Amino acid sequence: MRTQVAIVGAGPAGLVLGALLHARGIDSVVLEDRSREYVERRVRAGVLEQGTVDLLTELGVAGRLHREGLVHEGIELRFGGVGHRIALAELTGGRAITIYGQQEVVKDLIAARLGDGLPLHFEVSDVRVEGIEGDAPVVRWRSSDGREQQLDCDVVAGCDGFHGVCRHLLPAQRARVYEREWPFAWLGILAEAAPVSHELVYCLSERGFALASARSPSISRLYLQVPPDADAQDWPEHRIWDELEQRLGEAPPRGPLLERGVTPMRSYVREPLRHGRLFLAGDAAHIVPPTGAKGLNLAVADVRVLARALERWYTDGDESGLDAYSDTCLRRVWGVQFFSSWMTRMLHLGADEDPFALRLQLAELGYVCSSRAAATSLAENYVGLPFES
Ligand code: RFL
Ligand code: PHB
Repeated sequence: MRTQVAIVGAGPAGLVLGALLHARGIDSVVLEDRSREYVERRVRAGVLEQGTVDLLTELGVAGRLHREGLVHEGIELRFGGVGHRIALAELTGGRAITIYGQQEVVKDLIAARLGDGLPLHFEVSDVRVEGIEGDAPVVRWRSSDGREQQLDCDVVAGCDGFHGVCRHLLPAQRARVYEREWPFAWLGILAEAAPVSHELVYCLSERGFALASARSPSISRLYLQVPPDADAQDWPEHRIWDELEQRLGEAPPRGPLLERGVTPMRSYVREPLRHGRLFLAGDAAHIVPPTGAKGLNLAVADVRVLARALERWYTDGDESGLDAYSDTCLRRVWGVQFFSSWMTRMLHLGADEDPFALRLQLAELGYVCSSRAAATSLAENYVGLPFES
């Protein structure tokens, strides 16, 4: 088998890259180690930046997103028992966010790719990437029927997330890793219940952080700050609802849980994003804590840069975009790391272990909600800073 770009991983990064390359007439093969059912059911992100929605629209995969997605022009910050609205659209010249589950984005992209008859292999195992330091990389794997497969390509895109194989291919002596483990995790639930509010609520209470989001007018998505070693089994339904009620200061509509899980909070960057013919994108290269709702959007921003650079290389033989790929992406990555850390520190209990810190957090939240300049800073980051041209 031969292709131009081998894409490892069918998450948002790999699937959007495949769609962008197809739109530019560049061939790719996507390899995914999980089943189609599994990736289409994996509950994760929900907030799409305006730029992500625009890009999916340009790609022609946003029909359902525009019908079913919930457009939000504001968010609420709740602290000291009082809610304050940040008017995202008014503060950013009309930009907004759209609530649409990551697995719905993934479903739409898979359907489009398979509908166009483009190669996407699920349930591959033992993926090995070779020859990235030369000009003829090879990807080998075992297909679901146990057969050994080989793919010759020009370039490998490592879109296989934080638990994938690609990020380990950057030689340790050339890579720099920046990492921060936060002293808490999120317990997330998906419930068959009406959302708490028509806009997202980010809440700091004396019992910790809580977040009330939604997936549809009848499905809510809620999160609680919990200790880093928390076990979801220790959180029966009634305990989750009671804790949400105490933190939010109001009783959320209750309903059966469809999903429950604990996510550790991590900040991580591995530099550079390129080694020879291997290009890392998305969670394979960087992780942000979810408080800024940025991980998926950042993955999309990376592959947007990569697709443009590959187009220039294939059409004009111009390698400058590929050479600049890592630095171009890292400027946005660090901007988003800053915003995600800022939101995380401001809204959680115990990032700094002293009562002075909580007072400072409340003062900061008060400032963000009373100064137009400070609110604009939050809003423009939340809806997504413009892409570099
Ligand atoms: P993914 O989605 O992890 O996809 C990687 C894919 O690669 C596959 N894979 C392999 N395939 C072949 N061979 C191998 N050896 C492989 N190893 C792994 C995996 O099965 C998978 O299909 O990474 P990608 O594409 O970079 O996308 C990143 C996003 O998934 C992630 O950043 C977001 O989910 C983060 N995130 C949020 N991002 C947002 O933009 N907005 C949000 O509101 C938001 N909320 C969240 C989040 C993440 C969360 N969790 C659970 C981590 C909320 C939560 C709770
Ligand atoms: C979600 O709806 O899953 C969600 C919303 C906001 C975040 C993170 C996740 O910051």
